Amino acid sequence: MFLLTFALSACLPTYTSDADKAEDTAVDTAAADTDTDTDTDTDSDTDTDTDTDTDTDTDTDTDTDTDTDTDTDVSVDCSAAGPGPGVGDIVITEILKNPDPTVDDSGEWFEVQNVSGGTVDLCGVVLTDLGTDSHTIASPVSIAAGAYAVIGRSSDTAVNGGLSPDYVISGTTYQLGNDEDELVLTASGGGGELDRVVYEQATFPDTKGRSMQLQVVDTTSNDLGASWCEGTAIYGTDGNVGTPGAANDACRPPDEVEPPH
Ligand SMILES: [Ca+2]
Ligand SMILES: [Ca+2]
Ligand SMILES: [Ca+2]
Ligand SMILES: [Ca+2]
Repeated sequence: MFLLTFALSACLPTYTSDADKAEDTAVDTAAADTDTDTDTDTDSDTDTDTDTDTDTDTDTDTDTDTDTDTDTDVSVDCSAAGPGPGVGDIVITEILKNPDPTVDDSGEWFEVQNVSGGTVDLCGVVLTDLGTDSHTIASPVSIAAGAYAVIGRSSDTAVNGGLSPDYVISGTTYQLGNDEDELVLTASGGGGELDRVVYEQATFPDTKGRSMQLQVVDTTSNDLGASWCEGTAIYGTDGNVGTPGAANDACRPPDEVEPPH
C-alpha cells in the first residue's frame, strides 16, 4: 500500500501556488489527460499530436510532413524497392515537354527505359535540372528488363491527357520547360549520374502536343537533338502524340506524321 501511494504521488504534477493548481485542474477536467495543457494528448504543447512541437505531425521538426527534414515533401520510403539502377542502366527515351491542350502541370511526362538486362527500381533516384527543379523518387518504381517507366505530373486521367504514369511528381517541383530545359537523373545515395538530356528548341523536336522520341537508345546519343524525332501516333484522350510506356515509333518525315488532335 505504501509503494502504491508513493508511485501515485510521483506521477502527480507539482504546483507553485494554489491558483496554478486550480487553473490546471479546471482545464484538464475537460481534457481528461495527464498533462498540463488544454488538449487531449499527453504532451505539453497545444496541438493534437504526441510530440512537443507545435505542428500537427508526429515528428520533431516544424513542418507538416512526417520526415525529419524541414521541407514539406513526402517521406522517401524505398524499403520495399529492389536494387536501384547504376550508371548506364537506364536511358531517357521520350519527353513530352509541351502537351496540348492538356495543361503542362498535369500533362507533361518523360519516359526511361531499363537497358540493364535485369530489374531495376527507380526509388531514391534524384531528378534535377540545371536550375532549381528537384525531386527524389519517393516510392518503389520497378522496371523489368527492357521495359519502360513513365514519370508524369498527375495520375488523374481526366486532366493528364489519358496518361497512365508509373510515378507522379505532383505540384511544381519538377517541370519541363517548353523552350529549353534539362533532365538530370542521379542514382540514389550519390551513386553517380544515370543520364542527362539538355534540350533546346534549335536542334531538338519542338512541336506542341507532340513528344520527342529517341531513336538510338543510349545515354550518349540522347545528348544530341539529331538523335530525337517527333512522336507519330496519338495516345490517350487529348490528341497528344507519343508512345508513353512503350517502344518508340520509327521516325517519319514530317509530312507523313499524324497531326496532333
Ligand atoms: Ca512544359
Ligand atoms: Ca525543369
Ligand atoms: Ca544523356
Ligand atoms: Ca516511348
